[in-house]
Amino acid sequence: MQRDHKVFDLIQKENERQENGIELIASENFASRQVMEAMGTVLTNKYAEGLPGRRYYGGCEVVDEIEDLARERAKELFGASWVNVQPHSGAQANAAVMLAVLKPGDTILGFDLSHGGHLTHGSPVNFSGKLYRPSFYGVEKETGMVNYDHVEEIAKKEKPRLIICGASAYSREWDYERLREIADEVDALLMADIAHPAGLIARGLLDDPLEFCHIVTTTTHKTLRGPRGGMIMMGDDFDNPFGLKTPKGNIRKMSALLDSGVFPGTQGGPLEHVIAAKAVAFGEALTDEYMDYIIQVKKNAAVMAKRFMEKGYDVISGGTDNHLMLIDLRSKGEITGKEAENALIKADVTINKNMVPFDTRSPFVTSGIRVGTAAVTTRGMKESDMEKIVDLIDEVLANIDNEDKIRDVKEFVNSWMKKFPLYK
Ligand code: DSN
Repeated sequence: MQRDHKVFDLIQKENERQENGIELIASENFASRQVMEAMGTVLTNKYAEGLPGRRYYGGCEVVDEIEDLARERAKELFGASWVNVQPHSGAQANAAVMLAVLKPGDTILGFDLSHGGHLTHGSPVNFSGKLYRPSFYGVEKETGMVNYDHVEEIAKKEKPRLIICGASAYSREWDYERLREIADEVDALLMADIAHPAGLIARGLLDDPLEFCHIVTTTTHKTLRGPRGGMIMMGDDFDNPFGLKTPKGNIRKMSALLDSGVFPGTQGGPLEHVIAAKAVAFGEALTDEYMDYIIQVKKNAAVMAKRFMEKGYDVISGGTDNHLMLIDLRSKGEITGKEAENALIKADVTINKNMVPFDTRSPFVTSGIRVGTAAVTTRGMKESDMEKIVDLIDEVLANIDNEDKIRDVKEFVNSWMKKFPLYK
């Protein structure tokens, strides 16, 4: 077969973009070579619908071992009693859970997208808001934090079947115990979506949702630094019947329902090459090296938030407990999130525009930006580098119409990044 230069040249171009720039998108990271190596293997050729030992295809002996290894490592990493490692993404994991435990039209209570929640937590443009009846809680205007008494009030009023906590742009710890009390009060199931802070939770740097939440979903590629993908977990004692029934009226264990929510509910064949890469990433996340890394991610985020505030930026909630922060640019004049994103990309600094709580602008424009430290920390950057990054961002935003200034920042960024090689 002739080499497909067109595609591989583009991949090389993307490689250079990643090497040369400062990556601050809070949901991104740089997977290790062995994680990527596992994905580029013959495992991509194999169909394996079903679960290890119970497949619908022959020839699954090897992929069974691989998927079992991924499941065992995931359980060890998170202290989970049950996992399904097949979801293709965090959104797929959430879809599988909802299909398993809800009926169309059931009420769900999620964290408002514009306050930091996720599309799959009930947004009207997503399946979760179309198939189910969504209701929302958000943060308080004064504190930028979730007020659990307020969540309780809404839960009592809306009577959800499922309460969802976890976020894409919330920098604070969650009170899972309080949320479980609320869920019990209204007879709801509680699900935590830990897609973002999974790595910090796995290594004990944030509270453990598995202790209180019936179901926990995550991605594997953000702070966890694995391949793109998702996973569903449960802690101890939650695998009782819950009164959940099959269409034929049989009581089912929660784990069986969740497995069937993934396959055949929402997915076909699992991506065994990605599951192998998940196993590699879980193995990496269990090492001391990863522990040092994830501690540094958190330290870097705290320093970065502090520096932003010293420079007069409004960091929502006044800081961060995890790897990310949300910045309301309205304290800096008329500059929108979109303008900030576009100006920074010219300097090879990648962030994303983001709605902020009580935003008056549309999701395409926004009044804020979201930044995270998972990717830059993988490159070996430390606290003083975070301060420098904030200074560079400030220089661009303060000179947003000055192309020469922005070009100077880009030149600095490109030569600075040579000191933090990625895959070279
Ligand atoms: N797109 C992811 C993020 O950026 O947070 C969530 O799905």
